[in-house]
Amino acid sequence: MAVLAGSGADTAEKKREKLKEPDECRVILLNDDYTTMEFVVEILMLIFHKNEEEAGRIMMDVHRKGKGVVGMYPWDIARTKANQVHAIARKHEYPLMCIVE
Ligand code: TYC
Repeated sequence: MAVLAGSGADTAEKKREKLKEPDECRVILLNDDYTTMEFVVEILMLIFHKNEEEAGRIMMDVHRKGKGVVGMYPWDIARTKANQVHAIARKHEYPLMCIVE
């Protein structure tokens, strides 16, 4: 039946979609005991373009829970942002860690 043949093609297409790598990945900030809260807020504003309120909220969330999602970005942009966080943090001798999943 034409209707069933059509739905079979849709199913194969959907399966292919599911097997594809996701277009965006999570950038996650990790807590530590040494980086100052002010520095983390500045990083979130500078690298991730958060406003001060949002940056403060994300920073406190990471501080309390140990880690938190900063945002979703295409893989290369996510990696670049994580590298920028590490470069600026190391320059200021903070151990701040940012990972991409
Ligand atoms: N825990 C740090 C402090 O108390 C603050 C902090 C928050 C550090 C978030 C890292 O990703 C971080 N100074």
